[in-house]
Amino acid sequence: MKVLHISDLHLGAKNLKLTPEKQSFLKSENSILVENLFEKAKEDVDVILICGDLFHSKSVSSKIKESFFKAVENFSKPVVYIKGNHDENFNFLNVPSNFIILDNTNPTLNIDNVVFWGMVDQSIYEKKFNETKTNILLLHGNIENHSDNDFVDVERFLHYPFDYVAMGHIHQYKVLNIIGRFYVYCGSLFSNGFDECGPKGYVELIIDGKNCIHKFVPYSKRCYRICECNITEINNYNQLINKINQELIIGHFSKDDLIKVVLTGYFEENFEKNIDLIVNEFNDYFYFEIEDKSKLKIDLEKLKNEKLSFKAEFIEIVESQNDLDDQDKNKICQLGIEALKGDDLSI
Ligand SMILES: [Mn+2]
Repeated sequence: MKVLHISDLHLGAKNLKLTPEKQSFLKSENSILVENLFEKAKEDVDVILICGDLFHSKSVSSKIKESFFKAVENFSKPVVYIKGNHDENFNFLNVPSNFIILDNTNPTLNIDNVVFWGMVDQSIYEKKFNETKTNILLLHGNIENHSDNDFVDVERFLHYPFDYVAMGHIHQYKVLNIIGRFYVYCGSLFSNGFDECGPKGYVELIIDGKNCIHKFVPYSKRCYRICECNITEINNYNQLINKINQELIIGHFSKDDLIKVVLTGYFEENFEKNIDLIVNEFNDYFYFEIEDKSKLKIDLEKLKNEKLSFKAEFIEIVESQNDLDDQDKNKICQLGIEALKGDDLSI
């Protein structure tokens, strides 16, 4: 039996950093990617598992809902779903008959010798668990971090030898081995922000008797990616653009990606660095932003030794402030020196 394990599609989610046009572009694109995935799965996949957070919230546009359930109908074989924390209040009335929600009223689905389980009351496992079958558990939550509101204590499943545990909630592919049992997070199908960079996709699971073999398959068309660029030794605008381009090539960044370039290192006092202008050079990328963490290179010793110098006085005062961290001191020195030079302040 071949199974697709997907999760955390968050259909209808917005990324407020993007323009409304790009947001709606991404929403439509993601809907089509789901349709294509289900269409392709028709060929040889027997069951699709969705481990929660299918929809980002209960109020998702009817266009997105219709497109998704049309894909389910078209797949025609079972699509097994459990609720997540984002879609627990979603109204699942009038869904296609092959969309099966596992919960306390409908705790299992049997296909041949395989039993798919939802996260249900303990008494149901006690009553119905049959070790001779292949048992697959679907869970949504965090099994590692107690402080997560959606923490799931796996203690309660240890008595039942599930052959595979399909997890949702963590947006990163991750396999945890807990007392010989594999808990597999397939990760989100698409990336939703710079806090969840890297490839996203699904898990392909082959069930052969009680043998479950899985592999991660990247699927998302676009990735959120961060590119670090050290600008120490860079002396002019063109060198800076070349350096960023070079880092993007080295890191194999694609124009389809959503990219944040983080500038680090030190720049000289009179170096012109207009962020909007730089971002504009890269407007052929789907999304491009710059976070400037670079610091003004101040030759403190040299400035301190200047006689009758406002700069020296100023730096000394800032340096002596014990309640400021280095980053704030640098920022204040930077603004202060700009002010003393009569420049526009880079606020
Ligand atoms: Mn979740």
